[in-house]
Amino acid sequence: MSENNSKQQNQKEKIHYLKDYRAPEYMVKTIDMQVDIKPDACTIKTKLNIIPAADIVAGKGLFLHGEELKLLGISLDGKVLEAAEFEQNQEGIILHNPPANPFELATIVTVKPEQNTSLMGLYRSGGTWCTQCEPEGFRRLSFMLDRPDIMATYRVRLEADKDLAPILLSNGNLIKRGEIDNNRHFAIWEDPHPKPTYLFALVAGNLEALRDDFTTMSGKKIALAIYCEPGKSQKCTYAMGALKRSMEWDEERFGREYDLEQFNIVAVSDFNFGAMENKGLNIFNDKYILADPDSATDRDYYNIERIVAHEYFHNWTGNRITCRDWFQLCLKEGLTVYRDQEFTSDMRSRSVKRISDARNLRAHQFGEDCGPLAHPPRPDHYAQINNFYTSTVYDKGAEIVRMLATILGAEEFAKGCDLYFERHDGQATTIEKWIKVFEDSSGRDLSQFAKWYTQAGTPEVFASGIWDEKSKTYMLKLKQVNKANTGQTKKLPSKLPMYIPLKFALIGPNGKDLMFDKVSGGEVEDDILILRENEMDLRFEGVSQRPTLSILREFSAPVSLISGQSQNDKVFLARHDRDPFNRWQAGQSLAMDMLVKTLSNNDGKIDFDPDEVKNLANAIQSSLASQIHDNAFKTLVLTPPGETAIALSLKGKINPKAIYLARLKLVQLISKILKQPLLELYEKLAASAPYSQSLAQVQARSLRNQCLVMLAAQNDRTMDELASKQYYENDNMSDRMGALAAIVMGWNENSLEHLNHFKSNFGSNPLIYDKWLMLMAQAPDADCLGRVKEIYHSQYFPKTNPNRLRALIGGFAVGNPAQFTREDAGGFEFVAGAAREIDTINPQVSASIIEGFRSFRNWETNRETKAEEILQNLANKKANSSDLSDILNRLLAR
Ligand code: B3K
Ligand code: ZN
Repeated sequence: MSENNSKQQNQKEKIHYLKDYRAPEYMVKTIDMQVDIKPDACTIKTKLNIIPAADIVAGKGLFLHGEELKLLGISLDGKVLEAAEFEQNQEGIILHNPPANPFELATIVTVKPEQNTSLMGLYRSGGTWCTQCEPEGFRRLSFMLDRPDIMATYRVRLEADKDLAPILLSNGNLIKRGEIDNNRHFAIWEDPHPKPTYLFALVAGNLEALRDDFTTMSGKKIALAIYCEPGKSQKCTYAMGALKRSMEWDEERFGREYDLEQFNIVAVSDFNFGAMENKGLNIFNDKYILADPDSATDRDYYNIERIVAHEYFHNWTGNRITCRDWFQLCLKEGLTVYRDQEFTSDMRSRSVKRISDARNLRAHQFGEDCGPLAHPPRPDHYAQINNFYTSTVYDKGAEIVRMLATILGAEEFAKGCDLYFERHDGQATTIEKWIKVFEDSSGRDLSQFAKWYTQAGTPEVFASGIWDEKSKTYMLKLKQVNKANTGQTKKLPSKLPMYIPLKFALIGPNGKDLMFDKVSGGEVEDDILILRENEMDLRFEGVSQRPTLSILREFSAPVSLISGQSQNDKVFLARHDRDPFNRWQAGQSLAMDMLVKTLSNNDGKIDFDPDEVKNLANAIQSSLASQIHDNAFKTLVLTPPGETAIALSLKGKINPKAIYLARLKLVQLISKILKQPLLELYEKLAASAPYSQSLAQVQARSLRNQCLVMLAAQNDRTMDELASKQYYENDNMSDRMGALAAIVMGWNENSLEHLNHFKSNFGSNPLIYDKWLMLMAQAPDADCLGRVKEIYHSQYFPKTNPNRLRALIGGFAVGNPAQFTREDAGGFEFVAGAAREIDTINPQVSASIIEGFRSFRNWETNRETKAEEILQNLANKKANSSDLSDILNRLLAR
């Protein structure tokens, strides 16, 4: 972007700064809503009980948010307001002379859910009316102070046609329901817990329910229901089980009990993201509720369990204790992700969960953190808050909580959490207050640690050690580098050192952790070493044998580790490290070193040293053959680093196509060496019992399918037949998708036939159709783009549904970097064109599509120039939404 353009664009944007936060001048104590639901329009009558602050300055005016609302009436303490007493604009309404004492403001508005394709506020999905208010959707329902630090109790009366909407739901407890004239009925819901507007929800529709109950630790019986489209309630069984497990786990682990008489979940098919934690009425993207063996993969089941838990856990971390303002988003999101990660670890395999989360963080958050969209987990400014529901806020936010737990230890951490719940229950609070409870409960100074929330970027940690045989000492040199980056109000030329907990061990030649007498030069507590300066030299005494360093065990901090260890040390760690994370990591870094080496050759050839490949294959094989690892761990060992992780490990500009080819070649070479053992394992893991979701079966299927992916990469006929045999002869979606993933990996002239078969036989289920879209988008051949375009432009492709769009366009832009970044720029043109078109339908989806370009500055010059030109053209267009403009401005800023 030229500087002029960039300035023009930025001038249009209103930037919100954390430093400008002011406590509200008016509170709203109670809200009474009457929602009259009709197909053409809904009428909403709202009464707000408004309390001015004691020190309110008279005559300043009161602003209430309100967007796309047709105002039918407004009165104050029962008196209709004259036109001169208020003013309405596109963003809301200003009352010129509000009273200085408490008063009641009543408004009547109409909204048109039918025409609402943004899926914010009140909209219709299928036939169902539903709402999404986080972060700023309530203002599309009613005039209100739409900010999270205003917490009110709600009474909501819903009225609708009995046939169109036999089910009427809102937050809290059902107080009354009844029938009225003209085939209409009503329901009254009261939520006794004060909550911010963003947690408000209503649902009205023709829905079927799966019902159950849960008895809490104090003996209260809670009615549970999961609502979905008629005929699908049996597909909610797994989600219901997950909900009950979550409720029990939160009582046992965090002492948190549910606090209403009922808990409802509704699954809808048009939803902007995964799910929403509205108080007592969670609304879900149906993809994360509906499951049966025929339509859901094991990964779908895993996601359902984790997301049901996440939304439920928000009841305490998010709802009862909420955020003071949107800058504090990671207060609720980071903590709740940490809680759902812990839940999954307890339900499944802790080490596998840790590795998967680290992989996920590196693939998404690390890229975000070193590109133009970087921001601290607690940002200090934003133009459009919708664009801050990011991996940094969620996943890095969770890592910060995890580091806190590591530093304090389980007991101290639990004490701090208890104090947090006790001190802040019912409040809208901040990161500072969160840190303070741990300082108070543990007596530690956490001021340096707190920088994790305010400083963007991934610290690089360098570690290198030397053992001196004569003096039996081991000298360990540690260094952290925090590079300057964008995304903060002031670009910091050099950033401050972070407080980094590094779990570690020195491993002896027999594979056991070595003991040492004494350590000096830094802070070491048990197996945790704290790096808090830019550099640190540690001296370990009494180290009797040459140690191999195992550092960043359990991925104890979200940093990028550069250890400079030899290949032999890595092979040793891959075989012997007691810490599963580092054992897996050692194999990955062997592979990564080889990939980086070949991709850094300037000759453009992809060559691997045969001995190094053999070493790697042997290390993998020894893990596969081991008795101590579970099959899910082995799956991770057998999965080479992903293309994004490889891109991040390369210095200088990257060529995504070369990365794809190098990775493929390495997979082929390993799979050739391990062909026999992989085939044997594949056979051995074949199901011997009827399909179930038992952990053992899930893990066996994952490893078997990864064996198939590796084998199919060889592109030979027998392997191709193996994959198609599995595709046509199985009884569940996991194995079907496993086979198709292998077919796509080993792409050949038959692949399309199998994919077409999949679409014709299963694609009438929209959630399975999405799987087909994703596979089509990830095909590695040059015709992929042409096919993706054809699907997108077909008159049958539903451009209003976020799941379809994410599967096809997200699947292409994020899941297929080599084809997306084609040299002819066709991929860029297609994705930018789609973002432009979708922007008129659903700005949030459009913004997320364009985020596919987030690494464009790292692409080799030709690709970067073309991408920049296309993004610039898009940015120059008039009438882009604020969501899309915000991402474009940040991407293009220099
Ligand atoms: N809190 C919601 C996300 C809302 C996203 C708004 N753009 C789901 C969650 O994190 O649980
Ligand atoms: Zn959340």
